[in-house]
Amino acid sequence: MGMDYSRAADWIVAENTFDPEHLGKCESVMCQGNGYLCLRNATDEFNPGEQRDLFVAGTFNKFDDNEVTELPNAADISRLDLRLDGVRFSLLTGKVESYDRALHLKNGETVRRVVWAAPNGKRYQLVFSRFVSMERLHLIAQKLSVTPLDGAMTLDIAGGINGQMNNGGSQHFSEGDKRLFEGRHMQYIQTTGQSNIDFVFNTTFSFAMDGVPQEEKGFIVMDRRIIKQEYQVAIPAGKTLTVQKLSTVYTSRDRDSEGLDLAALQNKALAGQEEACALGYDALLAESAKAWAAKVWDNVPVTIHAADPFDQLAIRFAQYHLYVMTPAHDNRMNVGAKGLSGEGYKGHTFWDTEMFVLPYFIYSAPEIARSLEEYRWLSLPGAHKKAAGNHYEGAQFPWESAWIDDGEVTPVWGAADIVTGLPTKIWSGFIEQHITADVAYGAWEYYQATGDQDFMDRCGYELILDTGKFWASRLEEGQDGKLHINDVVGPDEYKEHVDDNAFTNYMAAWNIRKALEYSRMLKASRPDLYQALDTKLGLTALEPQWEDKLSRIYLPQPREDLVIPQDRTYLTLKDIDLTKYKNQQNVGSIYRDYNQEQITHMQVSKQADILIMFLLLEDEFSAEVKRANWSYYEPRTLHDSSLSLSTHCILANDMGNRDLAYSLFRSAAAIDVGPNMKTSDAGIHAGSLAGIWQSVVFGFGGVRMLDGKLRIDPALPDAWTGLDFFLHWHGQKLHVTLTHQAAEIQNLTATAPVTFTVRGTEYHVQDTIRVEL
Ligand code: IFM
Repeated sequence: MGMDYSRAADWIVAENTFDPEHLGKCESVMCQGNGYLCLRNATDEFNPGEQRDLFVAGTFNKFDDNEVTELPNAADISRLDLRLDGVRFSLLTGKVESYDRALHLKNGETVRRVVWAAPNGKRYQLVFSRFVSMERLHLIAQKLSVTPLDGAMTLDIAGGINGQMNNGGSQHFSEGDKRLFEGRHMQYIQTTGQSNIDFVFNTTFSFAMDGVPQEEKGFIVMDRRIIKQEYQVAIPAGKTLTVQKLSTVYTSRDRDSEGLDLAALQNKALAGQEEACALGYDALLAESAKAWAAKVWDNVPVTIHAADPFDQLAIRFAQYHLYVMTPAHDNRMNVGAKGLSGEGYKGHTFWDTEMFVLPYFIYSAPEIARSLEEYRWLSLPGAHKKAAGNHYEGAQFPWESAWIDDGEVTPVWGAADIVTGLPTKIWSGFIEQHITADVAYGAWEYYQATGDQDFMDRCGYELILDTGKFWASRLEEGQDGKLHINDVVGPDEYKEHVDDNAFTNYMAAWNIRKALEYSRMLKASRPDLYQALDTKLGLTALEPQWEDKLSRIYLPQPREDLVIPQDRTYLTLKDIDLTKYKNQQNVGSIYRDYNQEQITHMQVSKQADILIMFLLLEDEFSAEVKRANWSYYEPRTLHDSSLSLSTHCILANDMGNRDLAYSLFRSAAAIDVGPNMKTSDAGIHAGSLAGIWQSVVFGFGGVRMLDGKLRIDPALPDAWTGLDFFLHWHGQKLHVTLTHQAAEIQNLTATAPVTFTVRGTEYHVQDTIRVEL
């Protein structure tokens, strides 16, 4: 009951019971999109407790001064109200004789098959299909087949465009024109209140009986924020009526609609709608499936050879969502922590991009990675604003970001504090500052793996230098003559207002070191570029500062037992028995017993902190130090952030503990797609899904970029007999095929040799190399 993995080998994740108590799970995990828009998979018919969301990437709006900007929940086009022989279709009444909803990862279609007996006993078969086109970014297609199982029937169907949607009560839109074109295309306009973005929706019904197109006359209804059509159709016994509802969404934020006035945008949208209607559901699905294949499944598939098909399903599921959530079409947009799948985190972008999502695209689709980093470069004005507002220099990136010039958008107040009864203050927007170094690291990682000099010249050097400038101004002189970073939140968000968080300090030092290195290199070999950046950032004055500060920044060192203090006080805090929380069913259970203030004063961590530093700065720490810190911190880590498990999985593999790594992989892989029905209500976990790919490729595949060099040190789990995947490296596409015995690396581009190491030996591949392990 619940999630069904029996068709995993056929690329299908399914649910086999209608579960009205857990609607959020499949709404999120079966959401459909293409990076431009995303539709949550709320059922066509209304259910109490549903969360029906449609988001268009980048269309942020701030409802009022008391709220932060968020992705507005646009008008709904998915709901269908059905009456079967006059009885309202609802799975909460009558009897559900059979039920199955399947997400087909290969083509992005969901198909829900229901046999329903109405309360009066009459039975019907309904098949609801739906997809968002990967080929046409604006298109959403629905299809419904209705077959009466006990004689002829009458179907009443009503649907259209509903602008009464909101985000937790905040209505982001004013209502514009409503119109019916040619008696069939319904059009609805809405405009965001503060950001003034026009949305143009079109939707059109069409009908066929046993495949033969049928003209049906609808009755048009226009109500407050609603346009819909109502149809009544007689279905003879033994016949099947198929209803198609094709919809499109365009907005004035679309790059290719810049400069168009509303009337022109409406015309453009209507033309797009007519073109889609001329093709129809099946042809549109076929072209979308082709686009999925070209982009992902034939291009960068990851294949896991294992007896249990769940692992293969999990990595495909992760790849599916990575393309659903990523606005690859527009470098003014980035990936939300919940993708585009729910209202959680308001569509905002976090460090999750650089630490988790970006590496996937660096190695799988470098042009998308570049777009994500260009977003950071385009966001520099907001980062300057934030730094200046805090009396720092340079670029201080927002902890949460939205539109490129918004700057910091982290909400200030969060969940209830169980002790004070007040909302808990969210300090991340003020003092979770490591994000600035994480952004610089992302730009550097992209450059190291791609060699994209054009990006570096336009954006990358500036990002690294400007963030280096921030850190130099952020360091605080201590009485010990060292430079400290006081009063921060590190990656472990269970510790607030800490001094010298190791991750933050090491990453800040890394950032300054890179800035100094690049500044010197540019001065020596790229005088024109240096000149331009010097004028912008003041490099001449910064260089001696960076040099001095780098020599004095305080970097917490391993103690005698090799444990590095996570921050100045962590190791002195009281230990409590964490068994209950380590065995919890649902994350965050510690907040049922303690408030944030109390948790801050215990040796308990939310997520990987020092351990993620070991992945980023791998060469700076010995294997013994890594092991000692794992042994100290992991037992104190509750993995209450979905980002935690994949980091632990990769490190466990690095430490040679393959069984532990595999069990952590299974837990990480299950976060969204797994059987727990409560994991994903507010949306899927973008970083964690990318973390599944990292666990496979960086973990078991042993792939790493170490100071610009490619390393492939595989160690497959016993449960797998083989693994193969693709990697882009400096313009060459590699096909990596791994077994327990050997690694075969084929250079598919073959226009230049690629150098890499396996188990410490260097190889160069321009065609194919096989390395015995
Ligand atoms: O960025 C993360 C953070 O590390 C933990 N809390 C959730 C955020 C968004 O995923």
